[in-house]
Amino acid sequence: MTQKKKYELRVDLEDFQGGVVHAKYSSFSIDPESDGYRLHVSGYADGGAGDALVNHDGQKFSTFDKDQDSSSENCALLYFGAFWYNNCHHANINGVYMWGAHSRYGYGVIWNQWKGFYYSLKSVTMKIRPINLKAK
Ligand SMILES: [Ca+2]
Repeated sequence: MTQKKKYELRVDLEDFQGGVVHAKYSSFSIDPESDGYRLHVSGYADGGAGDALVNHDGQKFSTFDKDQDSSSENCALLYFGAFWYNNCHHANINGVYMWGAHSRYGYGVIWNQWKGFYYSLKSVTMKIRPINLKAK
């Protein structure tokens, strides 16, 4: 779906203390299954969140039973998630839902550049839209 057009990405994040931030990327695409759903994301613009996805740009999508990450370990299994793991992550937004601060490194719904590796966010949403549609 993201092959035919150029898309931009907005990620909205919320913590359990009422904090709300976002990150925007002016370019977002995902390669076809034959290339492991590789992520291409660039053109970061700060909305308070910090750039966690720079660490994931160019990575294939990994799940626990399909390890395509850049680690000798299985990141999806290690962190109970599914993502464009590198070695392993700075964002783990499909991680286990926890409730804020915790003590297991990298677990939970993580956006490291905002809340670190020991804080599971309340919500994360990723929205994409075609770049050529100039809404708002
Ligand atoms: Ca691996």
